[in-house]
Parts: sequence; structure tokens; C-alpha cells
Amino acid sequence: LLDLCENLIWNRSSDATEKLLEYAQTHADKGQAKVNVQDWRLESVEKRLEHSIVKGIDQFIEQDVEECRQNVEKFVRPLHIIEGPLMNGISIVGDLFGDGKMFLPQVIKSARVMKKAVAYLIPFMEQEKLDNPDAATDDHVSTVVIATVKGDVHDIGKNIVGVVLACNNFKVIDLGVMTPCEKIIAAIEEHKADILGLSGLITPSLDEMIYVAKELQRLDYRIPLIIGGATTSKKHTAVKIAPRYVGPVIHCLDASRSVIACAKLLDMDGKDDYLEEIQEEYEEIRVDHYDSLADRVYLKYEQVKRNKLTLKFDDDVIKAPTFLGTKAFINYDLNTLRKYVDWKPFFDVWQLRGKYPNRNYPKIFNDETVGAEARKVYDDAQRMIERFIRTGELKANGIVGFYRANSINDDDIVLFDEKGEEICRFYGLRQQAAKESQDNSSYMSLADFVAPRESGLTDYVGLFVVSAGFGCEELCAQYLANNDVYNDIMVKAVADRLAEAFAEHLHERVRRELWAYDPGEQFQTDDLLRVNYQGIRPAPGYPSQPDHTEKLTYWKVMDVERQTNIRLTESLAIWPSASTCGMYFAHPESKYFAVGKIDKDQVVDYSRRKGQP
Ligand code: B12
Repeated sequence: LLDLCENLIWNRSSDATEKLLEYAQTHADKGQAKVNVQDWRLESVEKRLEHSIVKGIDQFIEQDVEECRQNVEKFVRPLHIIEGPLMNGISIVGDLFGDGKMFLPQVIKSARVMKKAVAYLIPFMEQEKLDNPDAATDDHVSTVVIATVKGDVHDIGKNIVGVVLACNNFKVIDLGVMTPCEKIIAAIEEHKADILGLSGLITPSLDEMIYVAKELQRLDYRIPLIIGGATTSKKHTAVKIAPRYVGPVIHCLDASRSVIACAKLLDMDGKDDYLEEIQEEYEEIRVDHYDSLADRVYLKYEQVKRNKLTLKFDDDVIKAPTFLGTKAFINYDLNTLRKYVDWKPFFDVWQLRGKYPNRNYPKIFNDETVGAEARKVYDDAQRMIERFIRTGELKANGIVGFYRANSINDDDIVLFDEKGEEICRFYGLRQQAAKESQDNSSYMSLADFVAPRESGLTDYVGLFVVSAGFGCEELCAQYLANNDVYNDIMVKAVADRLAEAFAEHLHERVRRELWAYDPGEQFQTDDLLRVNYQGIRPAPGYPSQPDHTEKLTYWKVMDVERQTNIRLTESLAIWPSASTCGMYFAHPESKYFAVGKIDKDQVVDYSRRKGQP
């Protein structure tokens, strides 16, 4: 019992919870009959394998697979064990998940057991090939190649899709993150892929997906292309990607839908109808899109600048930060950050959504359907964070910078030194789509929150970059080497939460202590998550400044890479993946908004100002 408890507390083994629970159940006392949870071990080996996979138990998997392997009469080749009992188990998982009777964390745990079983058999299959090179090896399972495109570092979503597809009998070749087009095309060839899946989280990845589609077209492929990831949409897929490639192109919102799409694409009888339906739907989306372009009404750029938000700037609202220049934070205390975690997105990753009133953390634990599963992943995350605090395997670095600043040319923000000389300039975009006649609000740009140069006042802005992802890749590689897909996803989901918590916590320190424009701020964490405080921290890529290239200026002016080791990829994704950056505005009336669509006159002016034709 001591061992079992220690294993759980120190997170020594991935099934510590299950083992302790099993012990508790088998040692239940109080005069009740002892429950023998091991009854299933008395079943046939096929049933035991099925049970292990469906329940996500890896304790006996290798021993049971070996038992099958010894039975050469029944399982002539190791492959027959995979295709028989293992696939049966995983098919049940796929069906239960499809029917909403099993949740994503359970599916991922099942996949972990399946992977362990297959990994055990691989050396025997390789030996078989050496012993008998002519043996039939062309048993065809449909193959899906998936990749996060070049320049993008995100893979939680893609990995989930990979696992769920594998649970539905697809052979998945996962090329990882930042995958250049040539590598994708080489993999399609090498694995004779039936379907190609592309994933991306940030908008620059959309262009890379278009590029891949064009390359497939140029090289005369017809392989179906499925598109997914937070930044993708059905509309973008229909309007921008599908017209570039004659093969089927389909957008998939989530992992479950990717299974349906792949199954339909490979169903020889239903495929044509399915594709016809998609083509019709996408054609309608394109028509609607081009019609809506014609319907859109924009004001002239000059006009929206005249209707900008005019705020009051004086010595009461402008406060000088406690220092100017940068301050780097290396190896930040994770114990502090954990208190700032917003858990809702964590449950989103695991696709656990409670029903009102049990929708969000912590009420989700009371939800009849997903509550128990939510509690389990939450407890696992807590144990993981505790371990990271103890071992330092995951580290957080960040940087904050404060600068004198003025808005200039209406939409830009210039940072300058004590002599008034320009250090660098941030370029902004202004809302331009005509508002409803009864809507009297201004046409906003982030520059409105900074005192204009003409005011003669010295105002200030802050910049930050934070990451809680140092060590993440190494940890995930270790987990994946043990086929532990569950903990691979868990590490990334935890690191993302800590990165966002870091941004939240640092912002609080900025308000109270580093910029100290609101030193007496009183709040509860709930207020933080509801943004009930003064000032904002918009991020490049988010709706108030959708242009990712602005990040280059952050990196240059704060020397971010040298000071923190946080980097930008060629598509301006931040590495490590669990990172975020943004700008601080302190004005009491600064608020979040979406720039929305803009017209050509502003695009031309913006590119002229930025010197980017
Ligand atoms: C949580 C979050 C973060 C977290 C974690 C991000 C991460 N690692 O995933 C943090 C705080 C780190 C973060 C940072 C940033 N973020 Co963010 N973030 C989000 C948010 C709120 C949720 C994303 C998420 O984790 N979803 C859960 C996972 C499991 O879902 P998923 O990846 O989408 O995958 C599912 C499906 O998409 C699909 N799928 C995925 N891949 C594939 C592949 C195939 C083949 C198929 C079929 C399906 C499929 O199936 C998956 C499972 O169901 C989204 C908004 C949103 N609601 O989507 C913004 C969002 C993705 N972020 C955005 C931005 C801009 C950023 C930053 C650039 C901001 C900044 N300047 O710092 C940084 C970039 C970080 C970097 N490393 O480059 C934008 C991206 C769009 C854009 N304009 O570029 C979004 C869309 C917000 C927005 N509306 O503007 N972000």
C-alpha cells in the first residue's frame, strides 16, 4: 500500500491512480464481500486484451500479447494479433467515443495501451520480415499522413486527431510540427497515403496550406486533403484552399468529424455522393462569400481616422513605469503561476464540456456526464505541475519592457528614448467596416490608447513575451518513446495553461508593481479571468492587431531571444509552443476590440507605412 501511495504522490507511473483504486476496491472491508475487480483476468486472452484496451489498463498488455504470440496455431503471424483482438478493442473504443459514451481522455488512455501492445509486437514482425521476406505484407489498412505545416509549432489538436483516427482503424503517419511541403509530399509517396491531413493554429499557416494544395496540384496528385486546426475554417478552406487543388479538400472541425470524413472518403460506395455534397456546400460558401464582399460597406480610411476614439491624456492618467527598458524573468516560480491558471481551456482540450450550470471549472466536477473524467484529468494535471515544481523539468521564462511612447500618424505607436529619438515603431490597423446607423461608437485602433505626439506629453507602453514551454519537447519525446500519448497531450495542455497563467500573473505585477499604474488594485482571481482591471494586453495575431509580423519588432527591441531563449519561427509562431506575447496599455479607457475587415485604401496605406509593398 505504501508503494502504491508513493507511486501516486510522486507520479512515478502513469497507472498509479488505477492501481491504488484497484487495491482499495479489492481490500474493501466493513463486512462487505470483497469485490474481485480482477474477474476479467479469468476470461479468454482475446477478451482480456479487449478489456485492457477499452479500459485503458496497460498492466497486463504485454503478457497477454505474448500469450497470443505463443499460440501460433491461432495467431499465425504477429500481425494477426493486431488485426484481431487489439483492433477489436480499439474499434469498440472508436464506437463508444463516436456514440458519446466514452470521453477523449479515456480514448487517449486506450490508445496508449494499444500503442504499447503494437510496440511489443514490432520486433517480432521485423524478425518475421527478415526470416521470410516473401511473406505477404500488403495487408491494406488505410493510411492517413498528418502534419502541422511549416513554421507552426502547435500539435495538441493534431495529436488528438492522430489518436482518434488510429482508434478507428486508420494507420496514421504523423510527421510532427513545422513540416515543410517537400517532406509532406515525400511521406505521401513513401507510405502510399490515402489521405493527407494538415493542421495549423496561427493565420500564417493558412498560406502554407494553400501552398501545399498548389504543390499537390502542380505535381498532379488527387489524394484527399483534410484541413484542421484552430485558425482554419470551412470558409477559408472553401474559398482559398479548395479552388487551388482538384482533389477533394475538406475542412474538419474536430477529431470526431475527422473520422467521419476519412471514413466517407474511403467508402467506395458512398464517396462520390459525399464529395458531391461537399462540393455543392463549398460552392455555396464561395458564392455567399463573394456576394458578401460586394455587400460590405466600408468608410474611407481618412474618414475613420477622423472618427477615432479620442481619449483624455494628462498627468492624472499617464503614469511613468518604475523602470524603462527590459527586465527578464528566468526560471519563474511555477508554484506562483499555478494559482493563475484558467482551467476552462484545459477542459476544452480534453473535449469535456459540462452542461449548464456545471459548465466551467470547478462546477464541471459536479456534471453527471463528464464530471468524473474532468476530475481525473484535473488531478493528473495537478500532480504533473507538482512534479514540475519539484524537479524543474518544465521551466518558464519571460520578459517585460517599458518604453516612452506616442501615437503617430493616427495609427502607429512610436517608442522613443530620453533624447526623443525613435527606438522603433508599431503599426496599427483601424476599424473600417461601416457601423450600424444607431451605433455611435468610434472606429478604433490600438494607437488611440496612447497620447498623440502632437499633445507634447510623454506616454508609455509595455511589451511582454512569456513562455512556460522550456523542457516540454524533451518531456513529450520521453513520453512518446514509451507510447504514452496521454501524457504527451497532458504536458502540452499543462504548459499552455501555465504560459497563459504567466501572462496573467505578470500583467498583475505590471499593474501593481512594475509599471505600478494601479498599485492598490484589489481583486479576486475571478475578476482577473473576467478582465475586471485597468488596462489591456492585446497580442499580435488577436483581433485588435491581427498582423503577426509585428512580433518581429518585439523580438528586436527587447532582444527577446538572447535574453529569454524564446524564439520566432519563419511563420512567426513562437517557440516553445506554450508561449504568448503582447503589448500593455494602461489608459483606464483602453479596451479590447476587433479590427475586423478593412478596405483596400487602408491596406495600401498600411503597407506603405510599414515599407512592405
Ligand atoms: C488556448 C489558446 C492558446 C494557448 C495555447 C495554444 C495551443 N498550444 O494550442 C496559448 C496561450 C499558448 C496561445 C498562444 C497564442 N495564440 Co492562441 N489560442 C488559444 C485558443 C483560445 C484555443 C486553442 C486550443 O488550444 N484549442 C484546443 C485544441 C485541442 O484544439 P485545436 O488545436 O483547434 O484542435 C482541434 C481541431 O482544430 C481539430 N484539428 C486540429 N488539427 C487538425 C488536423 C486535422 C488534419 C484535422 C482533420 C483536424 C484538426 O481537431 C482538434 C481536436 O478536436 C484559440 C482560440 C480558439 N477558440 O480556438 C486561440 C488562437 C488559436 N490563438 C491565436 C493566437 C493569435 C495566438 C498567439 C499568436 C498570440 C500571441 N501573440 O501571443 C500565440 C501563439 C503561440 C505560439 N506558440 O506561436 C489565434 C490564432 C489565429 C490567428 N489570428 O493567428 C486564435 C485562433 C485566437 C483568435 N481568435 O485570434 N493560444
